[in-house]
Amino acid sequence: MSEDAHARPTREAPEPLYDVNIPTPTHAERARTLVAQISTGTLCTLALAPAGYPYGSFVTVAFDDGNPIFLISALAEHTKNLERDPRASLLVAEGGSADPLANGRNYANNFFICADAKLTLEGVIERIAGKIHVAAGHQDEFRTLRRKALADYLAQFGPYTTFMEQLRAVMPKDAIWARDITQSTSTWGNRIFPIYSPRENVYPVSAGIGQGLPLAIGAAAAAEGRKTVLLTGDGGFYLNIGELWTAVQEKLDLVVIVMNDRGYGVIKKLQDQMQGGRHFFADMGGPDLERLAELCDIPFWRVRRADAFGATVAEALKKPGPCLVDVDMTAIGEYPNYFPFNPRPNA
Ligand SMILES: Cc1ncc(C[n+]2csc(CCOP(=O)(O)OP(=O)(O)O)c2C)c(N)n1
Repeated sequence: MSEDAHARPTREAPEPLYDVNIPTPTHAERARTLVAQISTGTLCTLALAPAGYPYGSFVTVAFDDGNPIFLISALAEHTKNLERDPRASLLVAEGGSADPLANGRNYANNFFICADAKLTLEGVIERIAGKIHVAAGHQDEFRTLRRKALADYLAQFGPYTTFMEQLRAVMPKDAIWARDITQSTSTWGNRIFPIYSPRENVYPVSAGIGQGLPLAIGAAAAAEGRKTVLLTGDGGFYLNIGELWTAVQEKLDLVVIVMNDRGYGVIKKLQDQMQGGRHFFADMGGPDLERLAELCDIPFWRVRRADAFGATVAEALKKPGPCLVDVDMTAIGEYPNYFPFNPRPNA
């Protein structure tokens, strides 16, 4: 038997917790993958005071062929600990984005699983390989169902039902699709708008409004000849309106579509639901966007009819440099209620 305290007794190996017949990455491969993905860890040193106590601190770390490299300050407590006693360990743990609190946050779920999607899919693929016999017609049935689900979903959006289709039909396939937080992005822009590669998809990961224009400007500056299209609400747009001049100054190929309902639309929906329809601080005058475009000396269009949306954006896309498309939602109609502002049919 090995003298090494960490070595396992050779005869009494515990039963593995996984199916050994299914090829899976080795523990070493998993460990290498983990450290390649992660840039922070907990450095565990031995404290100066109280002497010898465990001391864990958060550090940034990089790995060079498996060797951890830290940049640590002479002022830091862990550096003082290491100077006295270099024994240390490093804990690198997978953060994971799976969040059990996501259950029911946006939709009422009948069935919720909180797991690492990549790991789950890898496991499913391994287990079903060669075992599944797809019934004839299944794929067609699935496609039909998918089309129906999409059509049913979009039908909720009243006059805006065809907006996604109209836009996709005129936007070049390689155009960059940037969004702010607005009702159109929470419903279709972030969820189901077809995009063809991850590198054309730019949106705020938080719920903070106003980031759309700066993000779109950054994307357009790096777009190398491709068009950038920004979808924003008027409320979010006004927060960083001054940045429009950056787009003008840099001559960026950027079409800004403002879904202009002269207010904080989603806030009004929340007030309807939670404050019995009492609206406050959610209606905005806002500048006339045509005059704003004049001031910036950029082309401007106003969309007053839902069916004119695509053709108008197509015109805007023909122009070089930044331009503004104002979707007048007061003329087209209010954005309809959608879940969670209305009950779902099967809820
Ligand atoms: C920086 C910031 N301020 C306030 C909010 C709260 N908030 C969320 S959505 C919203 C209204 C957005 O209005 P608009 O951009 O016009 O889009 P709409 O809801 O009308 O589609 C506000 C004020 C926020 N998310 N972020």
